[in-house]
Amino acid sequence: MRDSNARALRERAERVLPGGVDSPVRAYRAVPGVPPHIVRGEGAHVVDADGNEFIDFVLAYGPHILGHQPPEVITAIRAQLDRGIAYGHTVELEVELAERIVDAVGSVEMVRFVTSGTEAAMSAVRLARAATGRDRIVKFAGGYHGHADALLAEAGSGVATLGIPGSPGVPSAAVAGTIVLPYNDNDSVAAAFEDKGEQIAAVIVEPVAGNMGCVPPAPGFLDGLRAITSKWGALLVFDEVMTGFRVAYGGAQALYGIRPDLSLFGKVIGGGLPVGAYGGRRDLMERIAPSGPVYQAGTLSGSPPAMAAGIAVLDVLRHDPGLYRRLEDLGARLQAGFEESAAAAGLGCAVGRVGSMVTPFVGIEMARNFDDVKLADRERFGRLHEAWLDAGVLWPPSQFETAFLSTTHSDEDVDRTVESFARTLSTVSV
Ligand code: HOZ
Repeated sequence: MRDSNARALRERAERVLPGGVDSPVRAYRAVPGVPPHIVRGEGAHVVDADGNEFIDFVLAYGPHILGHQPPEVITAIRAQLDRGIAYGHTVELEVELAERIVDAVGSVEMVRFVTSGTEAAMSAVRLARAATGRDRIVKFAGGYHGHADALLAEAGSGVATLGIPGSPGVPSAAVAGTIVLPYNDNDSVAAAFEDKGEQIAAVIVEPVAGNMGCVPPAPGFLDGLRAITSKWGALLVFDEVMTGFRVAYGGAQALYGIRPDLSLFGKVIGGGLPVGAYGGRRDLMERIAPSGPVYQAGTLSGSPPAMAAGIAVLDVLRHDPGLYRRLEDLGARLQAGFEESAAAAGLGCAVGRVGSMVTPFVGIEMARNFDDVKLADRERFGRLHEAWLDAGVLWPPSQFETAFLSTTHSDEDVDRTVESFARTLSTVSV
């Protein structure tokens, strides 16, 4: 891969941005090579400043379900920009996007927009604590809900990529109330509630884990969480920042038929602009200021161009349900390709996938939780990532980030990715 412009950008960036990035995963610390200096994206492909073209499975870490630059979204953003960027007043677009979310997601009766998934999670935890009068939170190891203090315990995503347990600067008191349990293990959840159930405000969970790589929920896991939280009067919070409008129009809760109390959104609902949202039962949401006393605010919350982008994305998805079929077919093709290639190379490979979220974990047979996926062959993943870059495939630079497909990926894109995977497995030994 040509990379002289990428190296030059990294050198410049490292002088003025910590690690040369604004979000740690972008620094490629867990894989060899230099992050490409991307200058343009269209559909499923991006181009870098060195003239390399890549099939993009990063997709900005999830928002671009319709690929880069979908015409409907670009037109909607431009139309809003012609009228202004932000006014500090509620605009009709906020109401329209909230109405679409309420219509699509059965458990959500009201929505509050924020500017990131981190903010959505932090705010939902505050609301859950206020509503229950309890302080403790249950989360799962390898689950990532942004970087708010209480949730940075045994987190996935960049925290897992860098191999650190949490972060200096998080007061021990902030995580003292956080109970971390293994994903997909209802027994440990039941035991935690038996022990401290009357102190637990909420269980927060990615209904499909994406921040330890993609790990689907085991049959019964989400139902079990619903039953246990209801029994103990705790809230069930679904972090659908990745899965919302991605694994199904109504999110993972529609796919699995579960009704959480609160849900978090981001990524797809902003079309690539910075948006987060939390929503849920009216009686809970009406506790938020100014309806109620639970304070949460944001100068640029409900950003008009971001609302316009989100509405445009949701409208494309809503009017063509065949798009979800297409995403499922592409994901299944990729999964089958990975499984067959690994078998041909005589290697174990658990492939975690739900629809268009997918991760191959080479070297392990089962990926049920963070302990399992930490055993995947990360050295080999690094070699694979490097080979993919050389072959024109841009994959998330960490074993602990799910890859994403868009409606613009082609069968050929998938097949080229699988071919390169197969070639690397059969030729690279580590
Ligand atoms: N998995 C992360 C967000 N859910 C990736 C984005 C980032 O940390 O930059």
